[in-house]
Amino acid sequence: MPNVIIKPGWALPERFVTPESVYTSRRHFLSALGLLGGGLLTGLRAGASAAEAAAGSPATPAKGYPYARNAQFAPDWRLSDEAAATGYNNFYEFSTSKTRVKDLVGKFVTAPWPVEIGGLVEKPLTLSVDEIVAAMPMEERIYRFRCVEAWAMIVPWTGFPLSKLLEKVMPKPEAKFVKFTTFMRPEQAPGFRQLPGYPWPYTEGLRLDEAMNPLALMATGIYGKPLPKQNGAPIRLVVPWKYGYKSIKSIVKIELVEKQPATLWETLAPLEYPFESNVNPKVPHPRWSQATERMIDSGNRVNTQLYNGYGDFVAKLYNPA
Ligand SMILES: Nc1nc2c(c(=O)[nH]1)N[C@H]1C(S)=C(S)[C@@H](COP(=O)(O)O)O[C@H]1N2
Ligand SMILES: [Mo]
Repeated sequence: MPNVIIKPGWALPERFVTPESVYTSRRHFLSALGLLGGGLLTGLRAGASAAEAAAGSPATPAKGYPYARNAQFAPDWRLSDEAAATGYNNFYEFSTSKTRVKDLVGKFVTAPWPVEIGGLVEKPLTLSVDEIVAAMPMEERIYRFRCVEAWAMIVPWTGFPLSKLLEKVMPKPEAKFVKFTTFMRPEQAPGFRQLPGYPWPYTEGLRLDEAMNPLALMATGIYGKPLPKQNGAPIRLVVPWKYGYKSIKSIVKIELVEKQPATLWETLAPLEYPFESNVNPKVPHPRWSQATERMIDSGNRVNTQLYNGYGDFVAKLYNPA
């Protein structure tokens, strides 16, 4: 990673920032209506409290947390509300209802959690998440996050560059892509049986050069604590310049492969969720515009940015000089 601090061309103009007092009171109002972050009324259930959201968190003590924030990724942005970010989730293994996921993760066992790293590598490894955390340069980074459904958030992730883990296994020259696989345990997650036609397990992929980009982060935490189960405990990917579905959760396997891997979403709907999936306000989803996005907590609409604002880091991957 360069030592210079790259100019934050990705910083949001001040006018998009909601004053703290305004969003806090609005949040309490929305929460009381069960509308927090979702805009969806879930029956007569009250909205999620922070305590409910925390119930999905791992019980193990948060050893080492919080990790130091990396100054290169510490812009002066207002963070999205934590209860919104941990209570409004896409995690189809549990539910297609974003506000219900956090209430359905109780049976999901996230420790111990071995991760297999293999395929076209010199040194295949199986490491527990604890071993990974102990071996990797853990840090906190504030990233913008943009779902293909046109909602967005700004959150502090704890993790390490994916490149550091890949360097450990030494990819062979034939390796051109990285394939990621999520757990598959229908007895612990009700969504598998509700979507029997889906090509489970959830898989995703990156080109190897994308995976080696310093922005590609493996996350084990959010808001200075280990990931709550609903956010992809105990380890997930975060690719901030691509739509959120690329940021695969609860990873059990990482494979270096020669050919572009099939992914769950591309298999289901290739025209809607293509492999590359870079955030681009000028390329509409076949069924909706991608020009703007809704911040999950305030409800504010902001302009979507090319590469989600991270062009300084990644444009070179797509427009070779
Ligand atoms: N295994 C798995 N990973 C997943 C998903 C999923 O359903 N299953 N949803 C994706 C989508 S569409 C988004 S927007 C993000 C949401 O992450 P969050 O709930 O932490 O905000 O997770 C991504 N990773
Ligand atoms: Mo998403």
